[in-house]
This record gives sequence, C-alpha cells and structure tokens, in this order.
Amino acid sequence: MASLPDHKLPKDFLWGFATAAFQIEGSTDVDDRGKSIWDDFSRLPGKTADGRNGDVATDSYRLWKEDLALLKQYGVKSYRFSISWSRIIPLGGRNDPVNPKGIEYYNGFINGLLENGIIPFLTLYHWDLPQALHDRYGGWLNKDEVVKDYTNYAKVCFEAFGDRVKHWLTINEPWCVAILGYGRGVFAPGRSSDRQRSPEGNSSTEPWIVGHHIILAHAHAVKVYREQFKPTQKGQIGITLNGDWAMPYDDTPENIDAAQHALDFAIGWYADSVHLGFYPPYMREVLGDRMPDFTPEEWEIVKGSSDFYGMNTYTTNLCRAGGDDEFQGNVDYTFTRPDETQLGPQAQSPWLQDYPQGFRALLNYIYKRYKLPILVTENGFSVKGESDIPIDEAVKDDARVHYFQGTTEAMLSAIHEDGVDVQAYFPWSLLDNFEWADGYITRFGVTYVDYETQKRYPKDSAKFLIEWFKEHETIPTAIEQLPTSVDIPRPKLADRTNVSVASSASTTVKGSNSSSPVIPGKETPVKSRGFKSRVNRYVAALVALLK
Ligand code: PNW
Repeated sequence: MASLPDHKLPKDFLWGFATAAFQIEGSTDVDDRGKSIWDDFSRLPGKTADGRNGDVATDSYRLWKEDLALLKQYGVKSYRFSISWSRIIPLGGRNDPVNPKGIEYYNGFINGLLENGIIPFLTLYHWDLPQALHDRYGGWLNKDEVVKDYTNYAKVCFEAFGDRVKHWLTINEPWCVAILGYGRGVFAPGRSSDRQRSPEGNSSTEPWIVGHHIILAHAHAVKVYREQFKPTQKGQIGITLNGDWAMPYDDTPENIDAAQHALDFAIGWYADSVHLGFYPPYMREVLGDRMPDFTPEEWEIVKGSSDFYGMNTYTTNLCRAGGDDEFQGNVDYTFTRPDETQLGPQAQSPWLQDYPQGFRALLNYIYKRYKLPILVTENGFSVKGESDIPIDEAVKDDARVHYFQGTTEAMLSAIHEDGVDVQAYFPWSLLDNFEWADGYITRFGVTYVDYETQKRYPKDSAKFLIEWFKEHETIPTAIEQLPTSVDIPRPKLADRTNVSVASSASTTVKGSNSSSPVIPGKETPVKSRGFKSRVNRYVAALVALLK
C-alpha cells in the first residue's frame, strides 16, 4: 500500500489502547466483588486451552497505578477499559445493593486517568455477566429481567462516573456473547446443543434470542442516558460490534452473494437493527421463525440507538457459498485463495490473518451503509508462537508491527482518499492478557506480560504505534490550545441528591483535561469552535476575577 507521508489524522482524533475487566483485573474475590459467569466457567476442566482462569490475569486490579504509568509513558490520548458489573452490583439486579468499594475503585482509576490527561473510554459490558443473574433467571435469556437489570446497572454507572466519563460503550461484541456463549458454547456461560459440551442449551434458538435481548438492553440504556444524563453530562454513547471484512472467494455470482450473506450474519444482525431499524432479510430467510422480531414500540427505541459506529475488526474472510454453519449465514470461510496462496501472514489465533486491504474495504462498506462516524475500538494481532519464545525475542514482534503498519496506513487512506469519517483507533491490547478460551497462550498485547512476575515489557509494536500517532497527529494551532471550557470544581458524589450511591472518592479532578470535549461528530460543526473557545475564555477570565 502506498505510504502517505503528508496525510495527518483529523484534529481531535482519539487513540489509545484497549482492555477489558475480566481479561486484566484478577482479584476476583476482593472488595466484595460478586462472581461473573467467567469465574467458574474458566475453572471448568477443558474450557481454557491452558487450563488457566481469570483469578490473577495481569493483576491489574492491584497494579492499576503501574498500568496508568505505562499509558502515560506511551503518550496515549485515551484508554478503553471495561467495568466489571459484579464489582458495582455484586448480585447484579436492580433491587440488589450497590457496592461502594466497586464505585470507589473505578473512581480512583478514572481520576488517575484524567489527572494524567488520558480520556476514559468506558465499556459497560465486556462479557462478564454477574453469575447471580444467570443463576436467578437465566441471564441474557430472560428478556424482561435482564433488560431492566442491565439498564439499572448502566444508570448506576452514569450517575457515579458520568460527570467525568464522556465516552460510553454499552456492550462489547454482542455476536460473540450470543454465538460463542449460547451457540458454539466455547465462551461463558457455555450453553450449546452439543451434549458433550454442555448439559443444557439449544444452539438453534438461544443465540438469536440472546442477541435480540442484548440489543434491547443496549437500546434502553442509551435511552436513559440520552434522556436523563446526556443533557448535562454531554457525552456520547453507542454499541461496539465485531465484524471482519468478507471477500468473495472468486467472482462467481453465488460467492459474491455469499460474502454479503456473511456480512448480514456477522455485522448486519446488530448494525442493521441498531443503526437502520431492521433485521437483515437474509437472516429471516435462513432462520424463519427462530429469528425474533421487535414490536413497533421496541423498534422505536432500537433504531438510531448509537451515536457512532463502534467497530472491532481483525481480519478478512474469503467467502464461499455453502456449508451448514448457520452462525456464519451458511457461508464457508477460508484464508486460502483459489490459487492456493494464503490471504496473509497467519496469527496465533486460527481465525486471524493479516490483510490490511480488508480493513480499508470494511471501513468503506460500514461508512457507506451506516453513514455514521466510525470509532475503531479494537484492532490487533496475536503473534504465532509468542508464548514459546524468550521475552527478549517476543518483544521484537515484527509480525504485529507489520500488521499495524498495514492497518494504520489503510485507515489513513480510507480517511483521505475515500472520505471515511474515522474518529478513533484503539489497538487491542495494552497488555497480553486472559484471552478467554485460549487462556494465556495467545498474546494480543503491545506490552509483554511475564505472568510469573507480572512485569511488563513494551514490545516493538507499542513503539511503532506511539511513533506513528506522534507523526500523524494534527497539532492544534495556538488559539485552539487555549482551554475550551472552565474547570469548575464539581461536587463530591455524596453531595449530590440524585445519586443513589455514596463514595468517599472526590469527583473533582484537578489539573486534568476532564473538560475536553466529546469527540467532534456531526453535532459539533467545525466553524463554531472558534466562537465557543472565545466565549469560554471570557468566562474563564470572569471566574478568575471572582476568585
Ligand atoms: C475480541 N473470533 O474477541 C474481544 O473483544 C476481546 O476481548 C478479545 O481479547 C479480542 O477480540 C481478541 O480475540 C474476539 O472468533 C474473539 O472471530 C473471537 C473472535 C473475534 C473477536
């Protein structure tokens, strides 16, 4: 791909690394945390490739200050992380008590980020459903209960953190939750029709039901945010979807159709419903009445329930019509081209090859179809055999550097040559971590973690990305660097009457950029910024005079 030395990223482009609570925190029985569905699942024999679980992970619950120092050292603008629902509400439900220690922990972390000038990008649900809700009523299978409980949990988080958190993701990768958790049964809660694998479950119905309920839970949480919090907190909120580019295996009409069918099942299921207000007709064609539908009132809430397109993407699949894998829309995936060559270098993960052209094509497809700013909330590569070599070799992760060289250039081309509105990029992941069913064997980090000592070692890919973003950022002009709003100390959480949880942590973040604006989307016309910053400077001067 041609390199574009003159092209910069758009002003206010956000970048940083991503993680998820269960993959890094450990300390699963600390500070009154309740169990999540991954706690016991990962302990069952045969559920993780190395037999290891999430009890320690990268020990980030205890080592958060080290992680923060690393982020600071890397010079990121933002950090994407997730909150553990069962730390906030140990039993999960709307009538269950809120855990002040959980609130306090994340308050400390969020304040730490802001004090270091790092914008928090917060995921509410990254696969760790409270175990109590699964036991009580079947978790995601129970529409009425789970929608209410998730919405309540989201509301508790908006109340506790929304004065400082301006970027929210409701749910991470619902496809993985539904298909891998309730279809293939390889992720918690591990339900499947395969009785070798699971005593309970129905792979032909449950995934579609679970996906349907997740969409509704997401939409209700967004409704609450928009109605009760956004007017004052002024943040943005949306869902983030996994989905890889689908390329026809060859140019036969049936394989061209197959690629679209793959996209319908992998992406359209959630993206067409949330962004366009319908389920892909091809899904109904394949699934018949196993595909649930929303009532007109529900569609009202679902349609348009994301402020942006949240994109997690890793690879490209060559698609051939046929096969009986319903989860892929009865499309056959391969990385082997008709001429027997491979699409790209193979990762440790069998489902992942390095093919940056696919990333650019997907950005184009998504932007054309959904017409929303795209936030790339995950993108990354697991180097083959990285766990089998000494640390000093593993940190020279050329294959991952190659991957990110390709994707960053592809993104720049999509922005400048194709006119795609990309506003953020979060490589997965800050650290090697608990890679779900793969245990700790598969490493996605730009930082190597020695699980014996918990020491962190930056890999070459971290250095590459830091340099690349330094080179490509648009430096704001002098006038734009003036503060855009006034840093007025906010009341302590406990002082506020509308808050149902108390915390000892102060919500005032001194010296932080907590006042930094929401990622400018269509709501923030570029022209108005000069005026706004002038007004803000006047107000700042006035406040200074009054002090
Ligand atoms: C995502 N697949 O998961 C998740 O959001 C992360 O938690 C995870 O660590 C990361 O990608 C790397 O795997 C996926 O089978 C898991 O295609 C599986 C697939 C895709 C994404």
